[in-house]
Amino acid sequence: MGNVSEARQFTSRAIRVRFYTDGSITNVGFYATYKISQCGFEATATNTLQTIESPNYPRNYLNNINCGWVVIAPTGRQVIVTVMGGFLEINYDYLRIYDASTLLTQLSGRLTRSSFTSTSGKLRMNFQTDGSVVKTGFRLTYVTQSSSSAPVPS
Ligand SMILES: [Ca+2]
Repeated sequence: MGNVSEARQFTSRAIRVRFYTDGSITNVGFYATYKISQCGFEATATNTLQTIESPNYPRNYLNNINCGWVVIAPTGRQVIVTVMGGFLEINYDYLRIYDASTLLTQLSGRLTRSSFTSTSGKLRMNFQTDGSVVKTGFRLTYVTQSSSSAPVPS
């Protein structure tokens, strides 16, 4: 193949990597990383309340998962996300909520009802678990509101 200097990315339900060599001349080889994304989506928020739950909720989530959600608000609107509750392994499994790239909150352990506002119009959420101990996960809702209106009461 020659020189593979540029990073290339492949997405599939199953990926097999095979490395063949012949009988002469060796070189440095290659380096690759992979990420498993078992959940998440990108959606446009509306005036209708939508729900996001961790995989299997309210049954236990899985080890080693990394889920990402992106919720976009129409122009002039912002996204309100309300964590309804849940339970994550404290200090090892996290739900992180971002306003664009700014971290709004990092949740772990027992989750109590709380609301967060994405004023940028781009709400991002990431749910990451480590390799042991699973809990029930979380449930949250999101909805848009006009950028000028008061936050919804929690
Ligand atoms: Ca865990």
